[in-house]
Amino acid sequence: MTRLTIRGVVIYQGFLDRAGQETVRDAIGDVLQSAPLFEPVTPRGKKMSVRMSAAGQYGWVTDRKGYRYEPQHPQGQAWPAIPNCLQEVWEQVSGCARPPECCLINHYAAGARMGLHQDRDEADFTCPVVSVSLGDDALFRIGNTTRGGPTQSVWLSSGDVAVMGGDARLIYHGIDRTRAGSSTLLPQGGRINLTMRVVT
Ligand SMILES: O=C(O)CCC(=O)C(=O)O
Ligand SMILES: [Mn+2]
Repeated sequence: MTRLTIRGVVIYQGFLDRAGQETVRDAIGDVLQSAPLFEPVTPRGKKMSVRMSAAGQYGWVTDRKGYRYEPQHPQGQAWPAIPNCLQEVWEQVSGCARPPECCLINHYAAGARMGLHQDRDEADFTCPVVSVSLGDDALFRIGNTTRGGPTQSVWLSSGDVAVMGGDARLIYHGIDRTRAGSSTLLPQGGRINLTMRVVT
């Protein structure tokens, strides 16, 4: 495992070995059985290119009504619990006494991306956001804590964990592109990113 820090974002490359990645993949497969991926729409009506779901007490959703955390899937059911294997990752890297209340699931098919943004819909910015990557490699762009200015990019691979905390908690970040076919972990290909957050 290699630990590097870019603009305050701590990246653990190879945090999960293949068996660990398979455990998380299978646990998320179970979550998606009861909380299927859906196609989020921005408040301005633009379809996002990732599909989303969540586990935990809250899921982050977006639609014409805005960005927010909701205790239920858009279909009405409560979100499934955050799998233990992911809570363990949180305990190992977050440095946070509070447990995560949301594990947001983003699925990137070939061509999907995510524009530069801050994660700022949570109430307690002393708690970090912990990101786990599975499947295809993704080019992660890290900016600044205010909009604009120079950015730095790093490839995230399957099994990598990134922590945005402390001075980097409100850093702008996004995914420019993925490298289709770069991983064999997900049978249908693509990439899954999991971000654990304390919401309240
Ligand atoms: O896919 C990623 O690595 C980042 C996801 C992200 O920034 C988010 O869900 O807020
Ligand atoms: Mn984010």
